[in-house]
Amino acid sequence: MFKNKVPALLASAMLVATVMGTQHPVAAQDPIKIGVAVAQTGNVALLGQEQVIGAKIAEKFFNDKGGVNGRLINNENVVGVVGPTLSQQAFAADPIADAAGVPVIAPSNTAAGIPQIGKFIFRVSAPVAKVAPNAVRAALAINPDIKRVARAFAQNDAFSKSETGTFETTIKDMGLEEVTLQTFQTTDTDFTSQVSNIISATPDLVIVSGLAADGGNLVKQLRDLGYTGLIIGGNGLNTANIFPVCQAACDGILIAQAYSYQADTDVNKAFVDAYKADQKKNPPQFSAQAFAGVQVFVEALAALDTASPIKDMQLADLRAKLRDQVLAGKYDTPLGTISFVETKNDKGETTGGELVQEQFYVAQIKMAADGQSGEFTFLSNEMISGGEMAATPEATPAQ
Ligand code: 1QQ
Repeated sequence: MFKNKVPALLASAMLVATVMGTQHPVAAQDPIKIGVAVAQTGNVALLGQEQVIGAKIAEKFFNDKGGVNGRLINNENVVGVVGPTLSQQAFAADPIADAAGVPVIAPSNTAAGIPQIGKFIFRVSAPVAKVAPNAVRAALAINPDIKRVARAFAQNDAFSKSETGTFETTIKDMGLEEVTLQTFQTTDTDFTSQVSNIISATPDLVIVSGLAADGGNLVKQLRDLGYTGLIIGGNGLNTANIFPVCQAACDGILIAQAYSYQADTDVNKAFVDAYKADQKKNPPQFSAQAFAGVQVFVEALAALDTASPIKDMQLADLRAKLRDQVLAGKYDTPLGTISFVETKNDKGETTGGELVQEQFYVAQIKMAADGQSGEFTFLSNEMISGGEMAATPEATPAQ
């Protein structure tokens, strides 16, 4: 799948390329082609790297098990795309794929409104509204005295805007007081003014919605200037690649999770074993979600092929059938058993599939004393008041 690594900014070009060649049959001897378009360059690669690892493990794992009914998968002339990395990229690239009738499975697009982009758009990345509130509950379980909350977000990023909106609602719903709201850009490196404003507002909790480099720097500067309270990082900080950025100051950051390597299922144990054999550590959420994205395509293709052989189908026809099959299926993945519900956009038109997922978690970063290495330690579900960790499966409302 990965002969061509697709840089973040080329994600839309990659999706455009998939328009080509829809008129020839999917020949029997060809491998089945699934595209993976995730960020490989710049700061967004801090997030994309773990996705490549997860998708590569999926490629080997499912090819070792016989691929799609004996046919291997790779990435040219794709039947579907797993990508892109950011919601910001998805809002630009997905309409092109959708117009071309190419199914897309988002491995890490968590902003509100992603499946509503179009009929061919799905995600295995649970939306911020389902995931982020768990971190606030965890913070309150650790420190029930929290009253005053500071919020900061990257204004130029669609995910960060969406996630901070969820945090705003959560703060209100929990009766907490927002004492300051700070904004920044994902390209910023100096957060002196935001950090000074936060510290003078005397919060007990700071919630940061940004990406890895900016978010990590903001956290570091907060600690350097003397903030000692709890910090929640959003999904953009959800990677060990922030450790070199915030170093010892990463210690204690709470981050809600849509995956736990500890999940006790056969498929997760098989994934963890494969990941550990390759990477010598436990898999993170972004790798697990990329694996799940490939898995959904593989299993949907296998189901289609079993019902009526796909080898003679025109590519355009196969893509349309694949879209319906992805929606119809139920998948036993490392994220748990997942499925999709069809959404509608605000014009009432049928759009893509929102994820239905049951189990969510919260992890806290523990850094070694030297500030160089660290790990995500999972909090027990009892830490979260009201047993809210296992959210009821329900679709995000159409919008
Ligand atoms: C999004 C995200 C990213 C921070 C994941 C890499 O959740 O852009 O929606």
